[in-house]
Amino acid sequence: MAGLKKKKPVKKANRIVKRTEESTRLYERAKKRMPGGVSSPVRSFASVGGTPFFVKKARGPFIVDADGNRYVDYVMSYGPLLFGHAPKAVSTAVRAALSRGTSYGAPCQGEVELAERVTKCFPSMERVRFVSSGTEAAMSAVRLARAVTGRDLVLKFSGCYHGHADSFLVAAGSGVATLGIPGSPGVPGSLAGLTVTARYNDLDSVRELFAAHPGRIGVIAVEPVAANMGVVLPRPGFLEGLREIATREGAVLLFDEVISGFRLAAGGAQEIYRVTPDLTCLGKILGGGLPVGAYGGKADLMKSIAPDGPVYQAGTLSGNPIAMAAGKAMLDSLRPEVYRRLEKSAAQLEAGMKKAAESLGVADRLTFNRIGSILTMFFTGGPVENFDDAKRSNLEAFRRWFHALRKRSVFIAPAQFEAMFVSTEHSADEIGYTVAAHREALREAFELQP
Ligand code: HOZ
Repeated sequence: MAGLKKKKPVKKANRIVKRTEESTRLYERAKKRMPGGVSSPVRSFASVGGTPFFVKKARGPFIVDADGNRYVDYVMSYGPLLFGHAPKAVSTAVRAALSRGTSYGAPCQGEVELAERVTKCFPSMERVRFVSSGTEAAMSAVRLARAVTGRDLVLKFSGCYHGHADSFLVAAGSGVATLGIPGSPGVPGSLAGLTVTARYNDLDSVRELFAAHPGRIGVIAVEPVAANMGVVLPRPGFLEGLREIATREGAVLLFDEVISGFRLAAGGAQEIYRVTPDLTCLGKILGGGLPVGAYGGKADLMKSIAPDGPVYQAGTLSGNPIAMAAGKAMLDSLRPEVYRRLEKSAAQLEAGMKKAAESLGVADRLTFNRIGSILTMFFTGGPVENFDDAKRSNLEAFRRWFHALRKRSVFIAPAQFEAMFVSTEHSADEIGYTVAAHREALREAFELQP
């Protein structure tokens, strides 16, 4: 990974995307064969309009589309790419693993090695089960929590997203929020009725639900740092309060650290906020850019998972040797200086973006929420502390900002309710360029005179 170069920040956003024909052709073909032409809804640009670009290749902080346009990328695959695209350590490990076969249907050393690293980074995870995605991890963790508590109700927070399993598609964030889907058809009412929702950062709303459903809530599921309604930080005392309530009420506290895990610190949000959950879900960085998820917790809880116990969960590609190798290479690269560098770069980006907003006189119409390398700029005056606050964002202004950035070769998620992800590969040059592009994009977002 390259260090931050000590160059003057770039002043001009002059890389304009001109050609889009090839992506448009691919999109037309894709729409004939795939719903919305995509494999995951947010990617379709459904909420911002226009044609998504199709990626040809990516390296470091850049992503190159089918027409050859090169973007500074802040999507970073929605989080996994802490070291940018195609980092050498991960690529080398993947190539070596590939030469030894792609999938075994039998245990391999890589699983043991990755499990040892995960449990070291996350002391609350004495035992870990690998799966293939964050969705699978959350779905399985809830099954376990229901089994060990003998209670059916799941408490989640509106705007938090824990993947697309049935129990979680209630007041969900991410694409569900972006597309304005209140709950998904296909999720039986009887199942959706087993999920109750509280307000993020509002402990009273949690207490009220426990009072309304005495002895019935088996699990409190929460993103300790919410990143799927845009980035929303826990207020001081919120996570501690959840810990207290869960313990008092005999419910399992489940931290979904699919995004925050390894990104905010090697030990995730639970290391930063010093609150210990009963179960944790991981994904994204854990797989170094390959499909991996995991869930785990105290040995006493995890002993209920088959084959040690009766709670069934399995997968042919779970513990896949190539994904395990990628994850191991990733985790072995996590050193304190990585987080210092991420903090420095992301702080530079935030400061530059804020300064641009101030200079244009629109700062009071925006809210910046950032922790470490994840950041959301909401198109609303602050504070943004829960989903209701986030939903006050001016989505039309966001849409214009998104397209104005894209036109200037900066790629952010096509949705207000996602995060910008900074990697160690975003140097002062890329950040300077982004700030300059952002300044111009803000003019377009707020329809200011040049
Ligand atoms: N739910 C994911 C973002 N929070 C979507 C990822 C994708 O579309 O790649």
